[in-house]
Amino acid sequence: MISASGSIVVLTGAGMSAESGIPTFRGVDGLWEGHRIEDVASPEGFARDPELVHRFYNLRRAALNHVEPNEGHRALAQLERGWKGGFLLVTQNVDDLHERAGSEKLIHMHGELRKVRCEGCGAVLTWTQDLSSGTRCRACGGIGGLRPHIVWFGEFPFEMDRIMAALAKADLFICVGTSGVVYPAAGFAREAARRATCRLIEVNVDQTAISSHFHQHIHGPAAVELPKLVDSILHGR
Ligand code: BJW
Ligand code: ZN
Repeated sequence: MISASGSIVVLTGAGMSAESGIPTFRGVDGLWEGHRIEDVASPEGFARDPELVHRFYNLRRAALNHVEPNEGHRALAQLERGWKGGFLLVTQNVDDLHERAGSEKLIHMHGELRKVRCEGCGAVLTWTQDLSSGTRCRACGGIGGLRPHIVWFGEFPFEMDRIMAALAKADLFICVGTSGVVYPAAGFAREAARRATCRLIEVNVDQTAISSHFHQHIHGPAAVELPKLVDSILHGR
């Protein structure tokens, strides 16, 4: 499938954590308390109603205390440990299930629920509690400047240079549980395909907006399909 010294890039989306009990964004009704994700996860939404946005992220941050990585997360950590060539895991997810499963070569391109950022002093702080407009920054003491360390619509995702460099030399691109409608991540398959020798595999329970870019589709839940895929990559089975 890929030579032993080849480079692997994996992109994961909300479907990766679905079987851990974290809801996807564009599921059955795709709404949160009647709001579209685009309205909550945007700088405009935060300026309009900061407490609503804090509540959205407070609930999701608190929910992390009650979920665990699934077999899919564990399989990707095993792939990273067992693979001798290049490896990069890029996740759009803001949960911490990949790192809890043991992944280290990991980029959270849309940020992290368990971090907050101070717009006053720029500090990025680990944060496991609730946040509100009245919370004081531990770094500068300012009040009202803290926001979730999350990439909202219209903001620039993190570490794009590193991601694009890895995609440019990828021999295998695996895309797991993403609907392929949010850019720039939705463009990664096309980017990887620019290298004629790169093989592209999609793992999803459904067809997606970007399915046509892939050589192989594995239709099924990530927690079931990834352990089998990783086994075949590492052991040629
Ligand atoms: C399973 C499964 C199981 C279920 N196993 N699979 C017009 C055209 C094109 C682009 C734009 C446009 N207008 C604006 C834009 C840009 C905009 C964008 O893309 N908007 C679209 C909605 C049109 N993008 C941005 O603004 C981004 N920034 C940007 O572009 O900056 C400029 C730039 C330019 C060029 C280069 C670089 C930068 C920022 C995007 C920020 C996204 N933020 C969010 C919320 C914050 C994080 C959070 O709160 O959690 O990130 S939105 C939300 O969507 C979240 C997710 O990470 C992201 C992607 O969702 P995902 O993961 O795909 O989830 P779902 O629910 O959509 O899909 C789940 C999938 O899993 C489905 O396919 C299921 O079938 C599958 N599944 N169970 C396997 N068990
Ligand atoms: Zn501060």
